[in-house]
Amino acid sequence: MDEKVEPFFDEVIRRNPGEVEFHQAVREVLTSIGPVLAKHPEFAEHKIIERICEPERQVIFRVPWQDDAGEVQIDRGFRVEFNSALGPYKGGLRFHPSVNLGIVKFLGFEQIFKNALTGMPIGGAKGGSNFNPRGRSDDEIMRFCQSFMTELYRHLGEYTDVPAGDIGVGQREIGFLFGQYKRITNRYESGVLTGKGIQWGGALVRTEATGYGTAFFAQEMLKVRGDSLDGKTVVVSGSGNVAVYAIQKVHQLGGTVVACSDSDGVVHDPKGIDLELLREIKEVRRGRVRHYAEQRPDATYVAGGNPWDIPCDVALPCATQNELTGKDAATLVRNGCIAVAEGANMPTTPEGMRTFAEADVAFGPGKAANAGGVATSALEMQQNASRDAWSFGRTEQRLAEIMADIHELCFATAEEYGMPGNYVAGSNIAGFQRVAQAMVSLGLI
Ligand code: NDP
Ligand code: 2IT
Repeated sequence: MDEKVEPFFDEVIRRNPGEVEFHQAVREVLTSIGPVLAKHPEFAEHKIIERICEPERQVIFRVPWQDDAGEVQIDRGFRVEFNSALGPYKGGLRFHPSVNLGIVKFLGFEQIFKNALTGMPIGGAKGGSNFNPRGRSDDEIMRFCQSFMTELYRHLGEYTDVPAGDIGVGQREIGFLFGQYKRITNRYESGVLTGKGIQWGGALVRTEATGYGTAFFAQEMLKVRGDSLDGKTVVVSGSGNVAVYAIQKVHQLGGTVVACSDSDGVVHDPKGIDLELLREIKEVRRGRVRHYAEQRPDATYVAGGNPWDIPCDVALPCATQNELTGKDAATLVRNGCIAVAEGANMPTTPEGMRTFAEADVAFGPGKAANAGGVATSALEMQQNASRDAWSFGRTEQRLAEIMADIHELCFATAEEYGMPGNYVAGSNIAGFQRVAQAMVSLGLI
């Protein structure tokens, strides 16, 4: 890290003790932006770094609800409205037992720069709860979502803050959340949430967008190297929303995904994942990847297994933060992996990123490679605002263009700053510049 930037980072640690994931996300961005400050002295003058690292607003609230047995449960809700220089706060909600303030802040911080890279008018935010949806009935999910929204609604609005899904929050949850928002406010304000069902204001392709976008980004990185996904062996981690549609797009582009996972284990299917079966298990039955292996004679399931031990040309981490370590990266490199695109947020540890850089693996960081989800959320907002509904083809075409533009922006920025091929630096610098310039223009707020 540039010595001029180091004191800012020390101050972030001092002000936010114990929030290790937030520190990690801030460190990565600050490590990239030394040269930007040298070029733009006005950013230091306007204290952009100090301001950008401090959320504009943080809300923490009690979420009481009753389970099916009649017992009262108390969870904690969060919304961190990080930065609104470019547009209303925008970013997902995560329901997972690991959620705490530091995790929501890391995600919200990343979201600022990711959203800036899309070129759409959206600020950065994230929220969620430590509520664990696993094993809960639809009724319990509904009661939780209603209680969560009963507090959160006062902070939202199509021009204020627009949540969407993330881990543990998909179309079912967005439905319950939207229903409660509508009931409390007496407004059919479609643009207040994205990831809605298509019958009630949702956009085609939003479900597929993050996974598709990640595959598109991998394809763009390979194109620069005179290569493509066609014929490649690919490993995807996770088996949720992002993973499933990354698998689908890789298959459409001629690659073969031979493995995916959940937090219990890994399934290896050398002939290629049968997506219809996987979707039936995950989306209809809400089952586990071990159920997939039970129905596919060629597939093997390893409880507690590590997806990165399976040889591949391309790796797409699509589960969660810090799921791909330095050791995993070394294994992937040894096995001949040439490209990694992050469908998840911050899935690769700093050691993992260093290993990939040293081995000249094409590495697409999450804030660029998974930006297709939030970009398509912005397209959903656009459709809601104009009371329009676009076709699948038109929307997917737009998504592909946006991903190509983000790739080009990160690539060109890395070159401009003398770090060719470094998408980490390119994405951090390009995203930071857009937000910083807007913040300077808007004055001291
Ligand atoms: P889902 O809840 O649909 O799926 C999450 C998947 O990751 C599941 O297979 C889950 O397994 C696995 N997983 C979650 N936590 C862990 C963990 N601690 N260890 C191992 N596996 C884990 O979420 P999404 O697919 O929506 O999100 C996946 C990632 O993509 C997240 O990092 C999210 O922030 C990121 N992302 C999502 C976007 C979206 O539009 N949904 C947009 C951009 C990024 P299990 O079922 O066992 O928990
Ligand atoms: O991490 C992310 O970009 C998301 N979970 C999607 C956010 C959104 O508002 O669509």
